Amino acid sequence: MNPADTIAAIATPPGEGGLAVIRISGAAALSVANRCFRGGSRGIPLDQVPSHTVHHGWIIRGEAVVDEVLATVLRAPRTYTREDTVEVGCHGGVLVSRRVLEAVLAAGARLAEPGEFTRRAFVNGRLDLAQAEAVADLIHARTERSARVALAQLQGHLSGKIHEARDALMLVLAHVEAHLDFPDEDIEPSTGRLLAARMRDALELVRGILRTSHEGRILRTGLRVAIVGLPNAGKSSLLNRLLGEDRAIVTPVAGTTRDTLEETASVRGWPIVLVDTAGVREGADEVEVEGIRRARLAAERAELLLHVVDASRGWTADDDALRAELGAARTVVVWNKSDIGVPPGTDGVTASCLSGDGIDALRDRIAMEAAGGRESAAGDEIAIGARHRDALARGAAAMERAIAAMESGVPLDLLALEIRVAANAVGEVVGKTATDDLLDTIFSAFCLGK
Ligand SMILES: Nc1nc2c(ncn2[C@@H]2O[C@H](COP(=O)(O)OP(=O)(O)OP(=O)(O)O)[C@@H](O)[C@H]2O)c(=O)[nH]1
Ligand SMILES: [Mg+2]
Repeated sequence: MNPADTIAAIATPPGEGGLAVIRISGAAALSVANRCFRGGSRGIPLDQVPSHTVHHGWIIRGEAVVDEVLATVLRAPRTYTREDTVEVGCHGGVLVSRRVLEAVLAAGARLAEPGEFTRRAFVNGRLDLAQAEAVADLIHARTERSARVALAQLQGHLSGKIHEARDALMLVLAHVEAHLDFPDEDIEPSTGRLLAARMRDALELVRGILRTSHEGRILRTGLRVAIVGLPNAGKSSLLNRLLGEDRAIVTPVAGTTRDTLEETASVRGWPIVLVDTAGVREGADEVEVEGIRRARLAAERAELLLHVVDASRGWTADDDALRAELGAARTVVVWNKSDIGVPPGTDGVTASCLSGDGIDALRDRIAMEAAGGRESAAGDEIAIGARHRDALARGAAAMERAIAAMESGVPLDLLALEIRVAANAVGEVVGKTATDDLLDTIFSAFCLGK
């Protein structure tokens, strides 16, 4: 993967649409575009037009016209990649957009790898690593809250806090290292206290960010919620209610649902992966037995169980057995069919999938579980991913060791070492220290053309 190459890819999703956009980026972007573009009435070559202008014309390959397009010319550095860029807007067909791409490749560009445009934006300093990851988060966001947090990360909310913590560490390190050159002089006690206080502030800041990792995981991958219960309790009705569409088959026949069914709903902005399951009972036929086996698997894999009970029938010995079998998993009992039955008034949520009563309360309850029952300390807009959590946890541990070292008066060179370890770990979040392997992992998860 040569950073000197000029790269190209279709930036829009495959399929039919009004438009498709082929993005070309690199030092030769303008001359590549020029080679496969015939301007309309004016005919000024693309490499001679002013930056940030749009030009009507045709993409050609040899003598053949491939499509009628609008070419947007964007000169470095005010572009996504900070390189010269041409965006060719063509007709949004699978075949036509591919043929335009082929014409661009024939004119001297190389097909971009997944995430290569964003990788260049990072390498050229347009985005830091946390912001580059936010681009992928934003593209993949399926709920409003996920999108909001991704956008905040793209705008640099997380990066700002990371820089704050890292700057504090670098300042302490500078003091300690200055004293390393004068081994006979100890750090003044008052300065020592000040430096220790700075370290503690930085540690608190990092701990606050770390507390958002639960939320970050849920926002990126969704909370897995299995809907379980006896046959006919209204599990599939509940799935449909929470999704807001008739996804699962609902009938008065016990044993309607045979296979598990998985759909992602947005509940108060949280992505919730709902799994409808077959009702658990004895004496079922072969198909249903397999369904029940899958129900148990789904329950095992879920982070939250909604145990649906038909309130008109009440809690039965079979519910006891099911509850016992499901064990320690977090469970919310949903007393369904409250329109025809009165729940015994114990804990849980009372609802009617028929009338919709109580569904809002259930949504609140699910959202509370998704939030992990706590407010994020670093502010609503930050929710870190697994890579950030790993780096910050290492950073926090090194900071704790450094603070302990300050208090017990260990040699300054050891102290400096711990602070450097902490600063490096914290800096990993924004890519201050990023290996090629790490960048490969991060950017290969991007879609083509991004
Ligand atoms: N009165 C009333 N009926 C309901 C309610 N919720 C579901 N039902 C009815 O109960 C029956 C069973 O509903 P389902 O959603 O198929 O129940 P299930 O738990 O998925 O059943 P299985 O898939 O067979 O295990 C259907 O006839 C529904 O219309 C409710 O809140 N009130
Ligand atoms: Mg069902």
